Amino acid sequence: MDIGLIGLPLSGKTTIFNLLTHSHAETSAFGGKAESRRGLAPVPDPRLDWLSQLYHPRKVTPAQLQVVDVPGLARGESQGPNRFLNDVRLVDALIHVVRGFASELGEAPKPFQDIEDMELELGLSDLDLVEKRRQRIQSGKKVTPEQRHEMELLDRLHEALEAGERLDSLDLNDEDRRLISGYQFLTLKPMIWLLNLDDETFKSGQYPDRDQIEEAAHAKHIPVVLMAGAMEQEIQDLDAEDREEFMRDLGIEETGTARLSRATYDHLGLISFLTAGEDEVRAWTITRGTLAKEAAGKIHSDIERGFIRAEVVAFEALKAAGNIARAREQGAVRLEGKDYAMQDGDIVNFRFNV
Ligand SMILES: Nc1nc2c(ncn2[C@@H]2O[C@H](COP(=O)(O)OP(=O)(O)O)[C@@H](O)[C@H]2O)c(=O)[nH]1
Ligand SMILES: [Mg+2]
Repeated sequence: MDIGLIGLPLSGKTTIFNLLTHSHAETSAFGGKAESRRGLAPVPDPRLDWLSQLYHPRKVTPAQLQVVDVPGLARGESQGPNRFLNDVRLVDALIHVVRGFASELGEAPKPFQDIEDMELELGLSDLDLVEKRRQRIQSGKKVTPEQRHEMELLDRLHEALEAGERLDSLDLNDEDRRLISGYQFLTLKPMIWLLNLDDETFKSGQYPDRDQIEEAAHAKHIPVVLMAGAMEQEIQDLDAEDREEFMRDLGIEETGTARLSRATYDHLGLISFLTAGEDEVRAWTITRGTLAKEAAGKIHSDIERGFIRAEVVAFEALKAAGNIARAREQGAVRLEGKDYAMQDGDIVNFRFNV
């Protein structure tokens, strides 16, 4: 899963990127580098901590999302040949980092305006693609039945985009999706609005333009996550003990990184299954509804090919039992076949034959 961080310059993209990936790339009060930067973001998961206490494994491996810090998009830039768009077209989801703090140049935040501007840029860029494709089909010698179908679909997309709607608001069937899967439309990608606030606003929750933003988010089915990027960075840089105390003082139970990861998981329909033993405790990312055999393939193609059964215990059941032997006694460990739909937090031991 690749997640693109987009936003106007100086909105805090690099700050958020650093938080998510635990890196310390330079942030800048004058806009950042012109290159996209990629990194792996471990997904915080307290279940891994509990399992590590139980197994004392040699290695703990969290699930990971790949994030891309995309150079800031200046207003009106989507029309030209902009590298920003190429980097963003290939991601699976977008996080729009919106400035909710007064900039170092003294500009007051205007987050709703920034959101509308970005939505407009993304929509215009999709519209441009639709028009180019329509022209290409029209200028061809013969129009095949499949192309006729595609033209009808493109007309629908065109109409929606002209009306300022996102493409993900359309009811597209599998055939429609197949026809346009190659285009990587930006307004078809799952979107999260991340409001990057100063500490005071974050604590009060009364951020600028809140009513308008909540209304738009509701209408477009876009989750809004609030974060105080600069403060989160301070929290992350503390050692574990100080961090807990600091967060308790602030009345924060969960880091912004954890909340953002969870929102991303939910919005993308992702879940984690876990494997646990003395070698390694590990979380694996799958989409909701993934069947046991396919999930096994995440670990190794041999395990998928030679799949026999999955031995499964729900994390909460194991935690309640205290250890695997007692969970077994309580009948909480089940044997599931290849068509079992994996659940979030399943701890799995795949039995296979190669
Ligand atoms: N007050 C405040 N400043 C921030 C916050 N996040 C980032 N900044 C500052 O805003 C400037 C731009 O941040 P940066 O992450 O480089 O933004 P980018 O251009 O979108 O990558 C830097 O001076 C940061 O220190 C925040 O949450 N609160
Ligand atoms: Mg930057």
